[in-house]
Amino acid sequence: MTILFACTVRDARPWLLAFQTLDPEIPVRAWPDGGELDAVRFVVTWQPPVGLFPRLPNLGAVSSLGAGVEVLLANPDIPTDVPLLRIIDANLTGKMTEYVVLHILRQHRDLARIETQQRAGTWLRFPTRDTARTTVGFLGLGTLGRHAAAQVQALGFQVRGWTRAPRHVDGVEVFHGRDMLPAFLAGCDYLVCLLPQTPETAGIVDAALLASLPPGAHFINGGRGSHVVDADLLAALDSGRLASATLDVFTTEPLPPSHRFWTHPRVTITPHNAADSSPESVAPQMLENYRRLVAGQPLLNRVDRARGY
Ligand code: NDP
Ligand code: OXD
Repeated sequence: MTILFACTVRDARPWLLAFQTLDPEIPVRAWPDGGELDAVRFVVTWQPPVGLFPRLPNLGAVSSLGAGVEVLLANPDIPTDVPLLRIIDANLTGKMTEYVVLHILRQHRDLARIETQQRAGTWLRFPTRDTARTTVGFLGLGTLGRHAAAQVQALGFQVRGWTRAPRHVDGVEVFHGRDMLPAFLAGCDYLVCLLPQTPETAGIVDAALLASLPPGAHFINGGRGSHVVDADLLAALDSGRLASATLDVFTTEPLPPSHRFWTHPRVTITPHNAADSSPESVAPQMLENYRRLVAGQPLLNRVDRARGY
């Protein structure tokens, strides 16, 4: 029985090293050198090679390299009775919180203006904003949203969140469901998207949603590019109604060179590295799941296929 690392868009070497360092007894191979495919029980992947899964008769589980699993859920070649596993990792979660805090504070404290003034040698005092009178809203209060919300709240911001089901989260005003979305949005000076990609969340950041935000609001997307209707976001930025957009994820990645986001003065682009998975940090939970699979024990971080995340 082996683990197969099978990913078309990541270098296998650091992953193999992490697995072998943790447990040299567990056999791990990297696609395309998969060896005897009958032996593969556990696949680790992000973008799997086309045609791989039908060649794995003894597949027992598929683990995503990251937290989002929409690509694997949409893969018709993965039998529906094969468990899909995702990453829940304190290191990754911390990175997303850093990203959110960094980009909120950058706007909140006018960093671009400070840098422009310094380059011009200008000493011009300007008023700063009151944190306690600024509200950050999170679309999604899951593993990532809850952690970021707690840290943002600790800085003194008002915090609210929007979820699918009713939730209690300490210190966070929680709204849920489509009916409560406009009321949630109306109070957000910052809107942070940390939703999974599902049929319900695709295209959620559209003209209607953006029009429900207060004028001058800021948008940060760490979820998925498919959450955003790009033309609607650009229109809101062009009109100045939305003050800024900080985007880590895009419908097409890498973001095509001709896309208007690249040159828009109100847009900040990061290359889908807000919270990347570190092999050293996430390999232990993958090995733990492999051991559990072999021992017939319940697997960790299973994706709910019916829910879509
Ligand atoms: P979780 O599954 O833990 O949380 C998802 C949250 O979204 C939950 O609060 C859930 O609501 C909410 N949600 C889902 N569907 C809906 C809906 N239809 N309406 C309202 N709320 C909804 O996910 P994580 O926090 O771990 O990750 C979120 C996403 O972040 C990932 O799926 C991935 O796309 C993205 N990501 C991006 C990274 C990057 O580097 N840019 C890195 C890692 C993840 P409820 O609480 O009711 O279930
Ligand atoms: C993830 C990601 O889902 O990197 O982990 O986007």
